[in-house]
Amino acid sequence: MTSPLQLALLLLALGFSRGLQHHYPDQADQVDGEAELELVAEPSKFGSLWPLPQKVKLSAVSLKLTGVSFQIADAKGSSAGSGCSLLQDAYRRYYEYVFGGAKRQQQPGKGRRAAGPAVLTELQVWITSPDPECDGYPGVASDESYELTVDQPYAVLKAPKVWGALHGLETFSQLVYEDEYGVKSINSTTISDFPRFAHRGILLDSARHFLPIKVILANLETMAMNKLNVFHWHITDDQSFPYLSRTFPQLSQQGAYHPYTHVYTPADVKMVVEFGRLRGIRVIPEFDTPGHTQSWGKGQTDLLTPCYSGSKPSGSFGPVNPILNTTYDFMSQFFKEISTVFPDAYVHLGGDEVDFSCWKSNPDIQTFMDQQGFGKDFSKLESFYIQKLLNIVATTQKGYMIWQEVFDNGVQLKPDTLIHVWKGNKEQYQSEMANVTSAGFQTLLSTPWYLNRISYGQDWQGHYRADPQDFKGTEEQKKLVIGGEACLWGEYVDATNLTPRLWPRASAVAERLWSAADVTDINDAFNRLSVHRCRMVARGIPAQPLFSSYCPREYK
Ligand code: CP6
Repeated sequence: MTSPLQLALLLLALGFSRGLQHHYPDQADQVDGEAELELVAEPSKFGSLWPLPQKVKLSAVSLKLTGVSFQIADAKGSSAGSGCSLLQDAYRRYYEYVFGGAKRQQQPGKGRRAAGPAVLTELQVWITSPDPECDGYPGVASDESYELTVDQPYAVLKAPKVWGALHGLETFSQLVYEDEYGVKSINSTTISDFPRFAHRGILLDSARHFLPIKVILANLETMAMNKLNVFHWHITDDQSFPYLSRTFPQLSQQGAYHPYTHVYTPADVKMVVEFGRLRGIRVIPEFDTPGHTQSWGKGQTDLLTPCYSGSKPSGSFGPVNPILNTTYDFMSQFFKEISTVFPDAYVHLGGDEVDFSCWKSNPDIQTFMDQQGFGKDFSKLESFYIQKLLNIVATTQKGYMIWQEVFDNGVQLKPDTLIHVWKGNKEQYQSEMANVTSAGFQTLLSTPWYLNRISYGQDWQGHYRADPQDFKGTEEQKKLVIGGEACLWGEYVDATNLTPRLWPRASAVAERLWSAADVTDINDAFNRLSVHRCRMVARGIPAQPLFSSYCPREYK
């Protein structure tokens, strides 16, 4: 029973949303120096599709769906059948998202009326290429395209590979809407879709705070709802080393916050990788060196550089010691293990923010610098280390990603290296993107998408407006931009606040990286994203609100 008070509040809310379409605050909040416009959501002609597909043809013809009569099934001609557990799993998941969330039962009368002529009974999933890649891993070159036709008597989802089918299932679920009685409908629709960029990532940092596996998995699930496809796992840093290495178990025994409860075991890592694979998400681990490695030193003696105070060791340590052979023996063994634990073709090797003061203080390092003819240029020593590390990792048959400093320092890089741009203001990152691509390297952008930064107001709009191809360069250069990543650095984030801080702000980045470059209407984005955010909430994800509003199904 709805109490009069609840009813009054509901009516108030409805009246508010109808009466006040646009609300201009007296004092505009500043986001990146721009005055922002705050809005109340209105229906978009694109419903709640997020990210917006490349081509959408909508019609006014509506079809009903009921949980008993509707099914998702393999199409007759599909190259993937009941043996493709990735797809069978996905069918179950999306059936559940379409029908299971509704706690309210359909009214019997309504249900019977739904059995009239305009009913959608089936979504047929048709994998069209001879190899569906059902048991494979997604990669940077994976075909993620799909075509979806919703029409009577059934809908057809066509995709060359399972990766496109996964995205198409998400899109299908986003087309389904519900009336006030809980009756589900979908409009006859034709969609043809593919991503603008191949690499659409989220960085999570499990070193500043340990992130329980269940939080990581919930965010992989949410990434799939947003068609994001790379989990960049910044797994270690100065503060902790939670990765349990089979080869060097002392690294987490000594370097984790807790040796049993705050570690990722090989089974945990397997679970994350498989959970991601089933959703078309790659898992790229980052083992950041030579800086950001304080925690590595606890379990691996002589790995870090001893800092000196005058002529004596001070007892503190700096970056990885680049002048010892033992360092490179260790790295060889370590990355050999990593190359087998993480199936993705890439590893992220970090290389950011190396502090030279400890290297400067150490007399052995100074001698080595002289021998090598590096003079006083410590970036040459940094490059010396990275160069050797890259050669080691290249022998494991992996490609590598590195933060921009490695490029800035002039390290020789294999032509397939990905340069990850993260620094500077807009002008600076645009010129960095121009420099990296004019040197012929592929690049990824993160600078405008540091979601660990928070401010009052609708900061998603700034994230939404940033475009990774917005810099001075040729068409050839623009093609070298393979995407971007939203970063959620972990200094102020753990399991208690990670999910709402990430979503729906990362959804803004997801649309920028998936949808066509001219999808820039901020009002339409607001209207669709508001409903998309409520959908995430209805699916059990505590995504924070965009602005004053309510959801039909609030978070419980
Ligand atoms: N940790 C590591 C960090 C950051 C980086 N690397 C970082 C720098 C600036 C901001 C946020 C995070 N915390 N290892 C830079 C890539 Cl604003």
